[in-house]
Amino acid sequence: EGFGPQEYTGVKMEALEWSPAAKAAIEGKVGGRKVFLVAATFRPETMYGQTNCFVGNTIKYGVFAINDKEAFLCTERAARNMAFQGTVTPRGNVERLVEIEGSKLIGTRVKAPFSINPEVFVLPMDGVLATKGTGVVTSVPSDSPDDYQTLMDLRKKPEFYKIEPAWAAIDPVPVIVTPTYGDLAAPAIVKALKIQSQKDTKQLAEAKDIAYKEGFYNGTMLVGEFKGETVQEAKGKVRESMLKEGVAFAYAE
Ligand code: A2H
Repeated sequence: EGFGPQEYTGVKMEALEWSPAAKAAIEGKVGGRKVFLVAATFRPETMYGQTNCFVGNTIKYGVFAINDKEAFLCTERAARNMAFQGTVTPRGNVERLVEIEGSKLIGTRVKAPFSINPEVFVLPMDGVLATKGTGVVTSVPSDSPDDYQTLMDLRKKPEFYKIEPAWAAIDPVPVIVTPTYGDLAAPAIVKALKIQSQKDTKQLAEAKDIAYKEGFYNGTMLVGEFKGETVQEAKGKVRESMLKEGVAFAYAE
């Protein structure tokens, strides 16, 4: 990883139907604001392939006032950063409306902007770090080995992970084609490296590196407004398009 601030795209995933535990904790406490789970991504061009959203079961999240109309669900650390990046009105304001543990969010239905599957569910991922991004990760199993392997783990053992199989039912969607790995790079690389579970963190780090380089340098868009363009060309354009539509914002840390 480089030096200096990382420039993420903050993707706004509007909460459409809370899980019962989240509903009990949040309803009536947000002053009528729309609540968005905000996911931090480095790969905005893959957002067409979102199939679910990940949080960490044991991570502490908050619902923070962004202005009079909107509130963001993320870690307090991220809300603090956003407050000084022009995202929050008034600037510098960190107003936590609700505190909630990740496990309570599982099963919440959210909007996935730009995705071919416009509504997805919140699921648990072991590897979500509280110290990075917003603590919310949008899942693109076609192009992220971590996302793909976690989705497979959840499908294998839904009772163990305390999820309904229906929440993990959306299959990976082809978004980018590359010469070496076809139109579903992450599943192909996970298979090639014989990765068995999300606990294979060393091999997953290698898979992530391969998938990122292959997609960035050799990938072509299969869907969306920039279909047929290279990933290098499309990456910034998809991001701009999301910012313009108000479904994403710039987030740095
Ligand atoms: B990426 P960095 Cl398709 N904990 O978005 C763990 N992972 C996190 C996180 C956290 N708190 N916050 C963000 N991330 C993930 C898409 C994607 C991502 C694809 C392929 C690779 C990829 C869809 N998930 O990341 O360098 C987010 O997942 C691999 C680099 O570790 C974010 O971008 O800070 C990425 O990690 C940030 O990576």
